[in-house]
Amino acid sequence: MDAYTPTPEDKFTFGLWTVGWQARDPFGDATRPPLDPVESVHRLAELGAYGVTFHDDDLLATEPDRAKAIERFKEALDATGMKVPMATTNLFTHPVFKDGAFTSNDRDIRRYAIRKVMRNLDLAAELGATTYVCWGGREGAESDAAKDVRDALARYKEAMDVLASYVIDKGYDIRFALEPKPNEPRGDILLPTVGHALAFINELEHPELVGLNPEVGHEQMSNLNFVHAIAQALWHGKLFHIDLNGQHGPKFDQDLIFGHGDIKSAFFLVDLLENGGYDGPRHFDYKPLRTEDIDGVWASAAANMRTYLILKAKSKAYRADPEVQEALRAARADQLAVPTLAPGETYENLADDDFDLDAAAARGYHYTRLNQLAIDHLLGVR
Ligand code: GLT
Ligand code: MN
Ligand code: MN
Repeated sequence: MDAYTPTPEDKFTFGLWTVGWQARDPFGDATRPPLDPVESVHRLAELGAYGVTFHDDDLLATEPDRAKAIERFKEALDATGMKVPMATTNLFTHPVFKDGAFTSNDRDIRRYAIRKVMRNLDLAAELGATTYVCWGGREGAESDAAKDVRDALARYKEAMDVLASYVIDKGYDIRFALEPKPNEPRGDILLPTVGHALAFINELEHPELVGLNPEVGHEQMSNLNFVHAIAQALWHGKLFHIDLNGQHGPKFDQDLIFGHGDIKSAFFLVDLLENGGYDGPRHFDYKPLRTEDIDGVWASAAANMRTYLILKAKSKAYRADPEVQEALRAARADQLAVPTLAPGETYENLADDDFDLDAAAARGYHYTRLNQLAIDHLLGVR
């Protein structure tokens, strides 16, 4: 027990599919046996987590009878006090979804997919989940000949509109969170980035019920800046949930432990989450390395939370450091919050500015100093 030992107040949550991943990959078989969700709930509770999240099918990992599986899961939640803030649907494993779920060219499959979500929405509401994630991993194509993307987006919108009307009619306190990803498993996935998803939400019948569940690695797979993506999602009021993990730049989706990819980006991400007005769960969506045995799985779960808490402490120290504060002022970072036009001013007031072009162009911003201060804090020399 040290300062980086999590408690439920930290609101750390884990997908059952993360610790439960059997480590099957495109080239090799599972290296671990299936994990009973009941065991996962108990172990994660012991480690200090706040809750778990699940796909409909995750509950059936070791108990094929749905009613019994739900019963046992609820008992585990009661026994541990673990919460279920989010749930989601598996619309990607079964071969029926090989051409997508909401956007499959096959209309019958699209109808089945919406039904599958509705059924798990009922369970999500019963368990008290307030966020419902939609990751459309199979919504996409390998060939531009496969489908008219405009039609596919219309069907995607139709599915989200139907689901929103279902939630409203049932009176559920649930909002949807779209999870962007550029590719994998499809060659190209629809709504590939946070930006694409934000634009899509504007076209929906109930945009207020739909936000985002961005994942660290998914933006980084596109070589995009995840901290910027989260800042923009927050700015739009659309950060409904988040998937924390690690990734080493543009390559296959690594789903590493949080911070085990780009640690500096993870530092600024925690700094933003802790100070940017996000109060949802800190949800880990990672895969324990295929090389781990079951002890390694629990060590990896603990590592996600520990890394987050270390970065949180580092962020606090960074912000409190007088030299950092001075460097921020020198960089004029505080001035960015000041509106460019004063109250009552119009474009006409810009005409009589007494502006020294050469002096302004010559001023440096000293961001290097700030960046090095962040690194000094991160590496523990300050
Ligand atoms: C799948 C995917 C994740 C999503 C999950 C939610 S499913 O594990 O790789 O990124 O968040 O459906
Ligand atoms: Mn991922
Ligand atoms: Mn995810």
